Amino acid sequence: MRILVLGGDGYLGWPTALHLSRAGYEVGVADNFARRGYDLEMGVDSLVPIASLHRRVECWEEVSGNRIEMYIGDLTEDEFVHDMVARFRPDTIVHFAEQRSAPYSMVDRKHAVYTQVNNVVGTLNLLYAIADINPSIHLVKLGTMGEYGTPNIDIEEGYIEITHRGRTDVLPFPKQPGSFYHLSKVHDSHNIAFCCRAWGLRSTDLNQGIVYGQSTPETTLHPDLATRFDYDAVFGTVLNRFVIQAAAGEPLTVYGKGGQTRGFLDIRDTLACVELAIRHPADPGEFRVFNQFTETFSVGELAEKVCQAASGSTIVHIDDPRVEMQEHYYRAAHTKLLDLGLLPFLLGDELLADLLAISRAHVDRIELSALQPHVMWRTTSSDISRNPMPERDSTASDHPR
Ligand code: NAD
Ligand code: USQ
Repeated sequence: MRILVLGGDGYLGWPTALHLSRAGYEVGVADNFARRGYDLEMGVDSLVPIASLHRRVECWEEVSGNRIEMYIGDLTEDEFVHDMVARFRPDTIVHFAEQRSAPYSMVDRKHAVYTQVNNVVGTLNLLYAIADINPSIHLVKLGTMGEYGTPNIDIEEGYIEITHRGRTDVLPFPKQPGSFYHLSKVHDSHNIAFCCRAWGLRSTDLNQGIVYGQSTPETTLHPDLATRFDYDAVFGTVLNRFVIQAAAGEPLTVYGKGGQTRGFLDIRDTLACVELAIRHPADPGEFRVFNQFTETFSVGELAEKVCQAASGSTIVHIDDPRVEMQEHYYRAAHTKLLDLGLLPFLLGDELLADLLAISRAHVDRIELSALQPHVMWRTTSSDISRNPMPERDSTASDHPR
């Protein structure tokens, strides 16, 4: 089977490409290096050094004997997308290639527009290419649990049966996303669902929770195969940030009360879930939704866990830069991937110790000023585009376009 991994230079796309290549699939990766550009723009960097995509691909061939085909280009350019799909002839496309930071999307108008154009237009170009070239391609799309928000009822896997004024239907679960980034994922989901209905395309939307971890069985085979490990307040996700803050001897920054509860999963489970979705494709015309996480934690609980694993750490509650519920009900279904055979890696002492060791090995690369959040959801002046860029924002970059 031929699989094209879009966003194959990213935190999750690169290890997924390696995992699928090792499992015997013919793999291609595509990326426009936008993610590396955001780092330059924000003046931050992955804690673990990462090789160029060219070197990564070369290294993987040296280590495994397997070739990964590379496509360098932007999904918002329709000719690039069309030519790539026509040339690679994938059976499955795994689509990770989006701007994925909620704070980045909330910096100001330009960043909100960039995020939604990049994500929504990229996915639309892809849908047209699939429909034109081979409608039987299975699109495995990375969505997010944040599409649902935090309703005061149980969250279902994509759809809910509703009886209204005596009539019953199964309808998409209501969406209440919490940032322009999360909104872009909702827009994508609607566009993909429409193309499944209208054109008979087949797709699985993986509504993924927050990923933690850095090592996978393939990325540890050589330092040049490492994937990125972000800790800054814009791209670092919460558990990875807490571990790196602990390694730096800095207090763990719980926003507000810390009762914000989310679904989480180990990076190794991302790879397993994507492979399960590939091996059990959606039917033609089907828009299938899986909730892809393995456990739920509140932010406060996670901070406590990290404090226990790294003795001597402290927790600080700082004003929440986001508009979100800080205490709320949260219960979300996540049985469909388990039914397909997922055996999850649950969060335990071993994983935390591994992450702390990685963080301590690179502690001299931590830029302390990058730890503090500076992007605010709510504006206090009439100028809604007012989030100041951090002072270290000095290097040239063309983002956002
Ligand atoms: P990432 O930013 O590390 O990787 C995304 C990659 O896509 C980057 O290499 C970037 O350069 C590329 N890209 C972005 N726009 C592109 C474009 N227009 N054309 C070509 N390439 C483009 O992000 P990640 O953490 O690996 O996340 C991957 C996907 O998974 C995203 O869609 C994200 O929304 C989703 N997701 C991530 C998490 C998480 O915790 N990291 C959780 C849930 C869902
Ligand atoms: N938080 C803190 N302290 C911190 C950082 C974050 O308390 O130092 C809190 C946030 O306020 C939020 C929660 O932790 O309530 C999660 O924040 P996050 O930055 O880890 O995750 P989020 O912004 O939701 O985004 C990440 C990925 C995104 C993905 C999403 C999955 O960046 O691509 O879609 O997780 S989900 O949350 O399920 O929508």
